[in-house]
Amino acid sequence: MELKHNEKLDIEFILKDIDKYRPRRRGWHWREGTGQKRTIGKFEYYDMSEPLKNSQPLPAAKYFDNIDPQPKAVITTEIASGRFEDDIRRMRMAAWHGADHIMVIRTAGQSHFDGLIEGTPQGVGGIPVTRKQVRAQRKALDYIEDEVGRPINYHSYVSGVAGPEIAVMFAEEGVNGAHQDPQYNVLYRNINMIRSFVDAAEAKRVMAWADMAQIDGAHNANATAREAWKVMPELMVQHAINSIYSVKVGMKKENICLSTVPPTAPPAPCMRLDLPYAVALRELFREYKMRAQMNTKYMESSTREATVTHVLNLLISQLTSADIQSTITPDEGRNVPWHIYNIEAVDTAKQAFAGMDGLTEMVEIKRHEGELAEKVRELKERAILFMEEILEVGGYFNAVEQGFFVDSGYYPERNGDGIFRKIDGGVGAGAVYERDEDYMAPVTAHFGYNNVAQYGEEYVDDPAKLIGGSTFEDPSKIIFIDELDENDNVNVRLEEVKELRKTSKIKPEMEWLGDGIVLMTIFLPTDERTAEFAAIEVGKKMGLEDVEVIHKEIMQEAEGTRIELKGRVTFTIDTKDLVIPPKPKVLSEDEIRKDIENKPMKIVAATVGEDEHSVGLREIIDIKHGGIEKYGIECHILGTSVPVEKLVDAAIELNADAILCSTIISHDDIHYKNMKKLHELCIEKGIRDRIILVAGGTQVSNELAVESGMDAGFGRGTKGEHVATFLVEKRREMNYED
Ligand code: Z98
Repeated sequence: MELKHNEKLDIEFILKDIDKYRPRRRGWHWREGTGQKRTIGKFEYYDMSEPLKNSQPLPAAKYFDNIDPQPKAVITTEIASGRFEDDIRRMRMAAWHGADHIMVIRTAGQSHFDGLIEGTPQGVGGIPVTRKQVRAQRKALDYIEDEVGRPINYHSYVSGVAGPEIAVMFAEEGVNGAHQDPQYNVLYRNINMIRSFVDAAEAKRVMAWADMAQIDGAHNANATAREAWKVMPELMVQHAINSIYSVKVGMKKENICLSTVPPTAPPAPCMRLDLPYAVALRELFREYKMRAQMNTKYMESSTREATVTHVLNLLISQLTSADIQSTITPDEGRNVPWHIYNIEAVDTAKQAFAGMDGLTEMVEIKRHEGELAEKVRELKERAILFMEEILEVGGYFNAVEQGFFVDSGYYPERNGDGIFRKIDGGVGAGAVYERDEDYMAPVTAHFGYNNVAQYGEEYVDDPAKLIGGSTFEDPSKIIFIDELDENDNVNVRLEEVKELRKTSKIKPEMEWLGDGIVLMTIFLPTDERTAEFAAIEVGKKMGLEDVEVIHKEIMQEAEGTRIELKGRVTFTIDTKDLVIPPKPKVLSEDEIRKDIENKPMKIVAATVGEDEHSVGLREIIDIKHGGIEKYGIECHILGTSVPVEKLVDAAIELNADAILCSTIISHDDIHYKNMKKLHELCIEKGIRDRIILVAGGTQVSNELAVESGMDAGFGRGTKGEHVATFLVEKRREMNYED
């Protein structure tokens, strides 16, 4: 089956026979066609990758033949709605905008589950990661990647108490990347450190077998620290520990991605702090990949502010490097991320990279002199000293017991407020046992002592051969569990929104089909606190439910406040009852220009009768507003309140192709009366068959204008391009000779 670009992805189709679905591949995929110059549309690009087969270009692409250049870095989007079936639709939207790394956040608390969970329960802040949800999402992505023409990496988390079990399930289900870092368990989830490191060896071995990309957890120190820029030396130490541990377990260096975040954000002078850090990190870890994420520590509820931080972060990626550019939705600071903000963040990355294409051909960072050189050296020294001190105190576990990590001091300064964990404490403590002498596990990608040589040398590297292959070699051995909870599952949820899936009814939506959520921006001329409560009343009076202020920003303490309000509507709209006028046709700028070049066009224009409102007319004509002048049409504006007779005389004198008459005033239907008069006068003067008559104004409807003798009428929302298109097409249709 192929997805059709103008048809919705059918979740029921994805779920059909899901127990039998096998993913089509394993392993991570980097973008193709990088490292070469390429021509896209009218431009030459230096840093882009293969374009997509189907995609949604940036809004301004319409001025550039709708090109959609794709940067060289893999672009990540993180999805966290809690319903996997709605996430799938979001994945498709994100893929069309250029995301090829879909990171699915899992539900709160799953890292403390000591085992796999099954079925499709709904999650909080992410989905419960289960085989069925993973399989359904991977299946959907298999179709989506065919549609956009680029492999898409599917990713989730292999940290937590059930790390190895999840790693095995991911390997079986064709998951392409995962976070795995035992230090994350220890520091942020208080999972026992011995258990975490033992589990990590097993999980990493499985990930290596499946050729998954690994992302580490160092950036969490940055997000947790009181002053994020102070943990820069520690971040490098954390990267080093996880990276070398992964290499020792058997992971390829090119699959090990350091999770790096520019440590700070404006109004801090972030470039002076973040750039040296980025350079030092990339130099110390040259052989590894960089997964650059944007700063989340200093993210507030202003999407504008978050976007500026994101763009500055992208500048760092461009000046240094990023193999994967992760985007966080710019509404992290206020919502569970919404569809539209996933898309916005992907577009921000795509736009910024396209805009900065080839920048390093012209701009160079001063690596070997001045402040940058000094700071890079200093950061590396601090990191190495940190590592040496860990060795001095007897290793990582002792260092954690002594609270070395996430201390608010700038190393070697230490404030004693780091995270302390006990070697025998935490979730899962005491759950690690030495393997017995006769221990043996006939499974693939197993770490450590496995005692299989007794059965023959051929089993040493392939113990699963003893049982005719494990689930990795023989997926038919995978036991698929469908649903365990008869109320909390996808079938029940789909049934609840059946009307919205199967009929012509629709409802506004931000994260789940039919959630009814709308967002409103309001300015209230009062102080912040009053504005907040007044806005809630506004929302209620508008009929919204669950009204909540999600952003407020002072414009001036007394003069007013900007409020962003979310609420829920309860009604649906039936699209089959809508009266939708045909879409105005627009020719391309080039086509209009060519036409006018081949055969020059002249128009006369004025506001007619007693009408002094010329703003609309100017919008349609002036080059500055994108009016018809820009196509080379010769425009003669006769002024305001011009008698119809004068317009017709001028048209005759100038041998004009068209008359544009603008009218705002509409009392007593004066605007239509003037149109009729214009039409009749043109007949009287014998020019009606060779002149185009166009009327425009906020109260003008095309139907009534035509009834009143015009060739067309243009109402509210008309742009120069609409009028120019009409003029060109009408002239072609009339096909008269001068
Ligand atoms: C990110 N925006 O990295 P829980 N393991 C590691 C992690 O970094 C994370 C988890 C597990 C960030 C998301 N990172 C934060 C190394 C989370 C998640 O315990 O299920 O929340 O594990 O993309």
